Amino acid sequence: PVLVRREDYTAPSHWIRSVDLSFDLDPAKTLVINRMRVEPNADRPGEPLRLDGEAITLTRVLVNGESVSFRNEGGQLVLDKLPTEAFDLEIRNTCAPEKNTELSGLYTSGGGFFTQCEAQGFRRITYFLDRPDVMAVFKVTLKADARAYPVLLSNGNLIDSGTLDKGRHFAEWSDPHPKPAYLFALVAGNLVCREQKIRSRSGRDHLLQVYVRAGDLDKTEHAMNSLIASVAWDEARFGLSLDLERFMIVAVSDFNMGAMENKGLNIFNTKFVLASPATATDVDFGNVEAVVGHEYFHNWTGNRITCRDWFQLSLKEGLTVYRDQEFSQDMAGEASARAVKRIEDVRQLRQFQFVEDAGPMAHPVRPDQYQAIDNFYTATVYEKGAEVVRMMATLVGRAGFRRGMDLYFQRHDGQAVTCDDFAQAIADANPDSALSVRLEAFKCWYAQAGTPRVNASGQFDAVAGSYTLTLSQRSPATPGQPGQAGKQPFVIPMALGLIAADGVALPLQLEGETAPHGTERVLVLEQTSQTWVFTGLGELTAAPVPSLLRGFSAPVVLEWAASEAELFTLLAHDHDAFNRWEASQKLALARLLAAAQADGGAAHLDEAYLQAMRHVLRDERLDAAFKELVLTLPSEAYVAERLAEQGVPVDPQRIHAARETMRLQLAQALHDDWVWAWETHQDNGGYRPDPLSSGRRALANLALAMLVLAATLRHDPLWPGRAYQRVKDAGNMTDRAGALAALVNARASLAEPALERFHAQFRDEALVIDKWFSLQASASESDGMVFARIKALAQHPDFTLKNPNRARSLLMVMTQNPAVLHRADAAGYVFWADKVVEIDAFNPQLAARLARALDRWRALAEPYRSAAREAISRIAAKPELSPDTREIVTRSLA
Ligand code: DPP
Ligand code: ZN
Repeated sequence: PVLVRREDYTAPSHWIRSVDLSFDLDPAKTLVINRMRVEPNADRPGEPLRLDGEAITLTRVLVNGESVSFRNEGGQLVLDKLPTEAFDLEIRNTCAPEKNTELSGLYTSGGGFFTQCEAQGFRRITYFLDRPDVMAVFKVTLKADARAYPVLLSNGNLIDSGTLDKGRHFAEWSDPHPKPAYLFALVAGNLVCREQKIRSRSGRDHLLQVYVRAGDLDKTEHAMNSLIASVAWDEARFGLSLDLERFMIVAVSDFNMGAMENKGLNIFNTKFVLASPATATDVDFGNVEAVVGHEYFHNWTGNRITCRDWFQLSLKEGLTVYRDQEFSQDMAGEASARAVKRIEDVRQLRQFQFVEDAGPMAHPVRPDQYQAIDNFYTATVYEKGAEVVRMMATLVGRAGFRRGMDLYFQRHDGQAVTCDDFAQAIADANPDSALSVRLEAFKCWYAQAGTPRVNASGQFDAVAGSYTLTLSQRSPATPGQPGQAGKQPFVIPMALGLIAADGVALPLQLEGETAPHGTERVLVLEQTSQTWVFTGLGELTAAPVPSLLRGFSAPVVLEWAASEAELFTLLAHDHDAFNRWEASQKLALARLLAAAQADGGAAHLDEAYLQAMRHVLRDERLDAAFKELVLTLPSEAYVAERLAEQGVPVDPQRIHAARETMRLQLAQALHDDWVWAWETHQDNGGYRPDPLSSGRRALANLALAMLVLAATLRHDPLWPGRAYQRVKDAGNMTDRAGALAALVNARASLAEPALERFHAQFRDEALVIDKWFSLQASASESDGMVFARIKALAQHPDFTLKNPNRARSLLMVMTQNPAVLHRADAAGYVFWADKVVEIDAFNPQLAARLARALDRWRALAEPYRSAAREAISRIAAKPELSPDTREIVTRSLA
């Protein structure tokens, strides 16, 4: 395997200015004619041209119409002795779409042709300089059988179409915007589309289209509405308009990723485009909106300005995730709904990115090296990258960030640039900002891996009326980067407030200031340790409670030894909804950690905690969605990481037992409150996926889960019966799937008939059958029954490893269910390892994802630790492993 290093970047030997592609589409053998206009790079005269190519068959090479000699070297096509002026290069090759099981390049799915070119799929279509800094204007001609493939699409605008002989037809597309090859796309198939004409703020007309298979048209309304909203949002918030006459989204059911932002022709995993109340949950509706937004926003942040090289991936992904998160918050509307979205995003970040940052795959937001770039489409590059952009926005303010974005486009539109270029533009547009004066130090966020720890301690001086806050930071070691002294301090924006014991927000005046500056402010921690003194607190009789890291203003672990009383105060009174939720999680976490380490492992919930939870549940001023988040216990994975951080070997079975015991106590102790919550959160009107009603459904579903759990233990048929009834007659998928999950997780006897019914009802809806698998794979483990069920489901006639969504619905979900994966008899690991190897033979990208499930094996207690290492070693011992999976297991064992 070849190690690619960021330091080794050099400009290309040649530029490809335009491409004229012609496809004769045939599943078995597609002919590609690729005519390029090539220009030597004046900075690198006389160099040979090395074109990337993979899994394609070359038939002809012409330079200015003449055949030339060429050689093959390291998988590349090398042309020496080329003209020193611009020239025409024509390549003919073939590829075999129906044999392409990797789903990278040109492949078939459900009888149609689709492409995926990011990061390096274009080289599997034709020979090219397959790197993002080579940008060309594309013209594409598609020829195919007219009956089998009535729809022929590519990027840009349709300029011609017509019939050919032998029942074939053609379409010619032209994309006026220069783009890197990873943004190329084509689609051919039997598809229908929903379309809508819109007029933008700037008065231009556009045609929006969503293409799906014939039976799915009724599931496209939400995607279309999300697209329309995305276009309007980017214009309003960032002044960025749609630059194409036509913008298309196409759904495909075989897809490795979520979706792809190909210029003007986004290709989506069906999971992130199709949604109807009958088949999609509220979470699905939210995901569709977010992903449609994400891909659309890439049109500017990614496509108009792209990455110089793949190490800069976060330039487009971190920024675009930040933009889609902001979009979803703006769509949610009210402050409380925005906070809910923020809490959900942070929960994701901690569950996946923090874990990644603590393990063998830890890497900076801008990585320094890779073997397989596909392995670096990670939570770090995406979600931590978004937090880095968010911190910049915090440091320059909302208006300042807009100025920075404007400058970024003014400077770099049409270019392939770096993360440094972005940060520089934001800083330069705000010369006096907290970012600008610390820009070099701030860039540590791009260069240093690992989640910083921030320790906070406060001291109240009642006589002086002052509160002294000391913040200090340290960084853990990560692969290739020593910790502590080896890392520079980060620039950490710390949003905070101070609260009096009675809940009043205190005015914040720092020593040396003549007046307070509001009740919330952002301090910037930039040294190893810093102290701030708040004054003017003479009226206070008791120490104020600090509300730190409000809104999760930086992606750090906050170490603050809060007392129970302080946490209860924050939970009841903090003006920052994020920190109210955080206090609830800390209260739960303390109890979970104690129980997971105690002999016998049983948590016993105290009355103070239960009373606080009851209060939240019954509080009329709080949104249902927020209540559901507060009353949901921290995940087993989150608990495991906190233990690992304290150096305690992780026993996943004990954590599971502790959490389940606690859940049951919550169910029993709050029984009447859950009944109240269920009864008062029923909606009878039509389904709408807005934050208010989806919050009500989320809370009602949690209440039902709790009630079914407690009732099943008492052998009381009432609540399981109600849940079963709901599975039968629910008016939407959120309620139906919630009721089914309640039965399955409680191991109620009605779970089996409910599962059967659900399957029978939705047997023809692939995405719903995915849910049917994942719901069973994510069930609460007990006596190995869930694991046994998963093994049986792997043999189910509806199961296949070939469809990534289906494979993930069982296997990825299983690996995210700790008590199923980590078994004392190692059977979970053995099953996992077998599947990784099996999938790797035909789809390395998918296998490499699954291979990451045991990243944190070193943190495990015995016997898990040794057994996990053995399972990884078994994979590593296979000589025929793909470079993708090889890189993962090698790093894991290193
Ligand atoms: N670039 C895609 C996305 O994140 C992933 N292939 O939108
Ligand atoms: Zn993206």
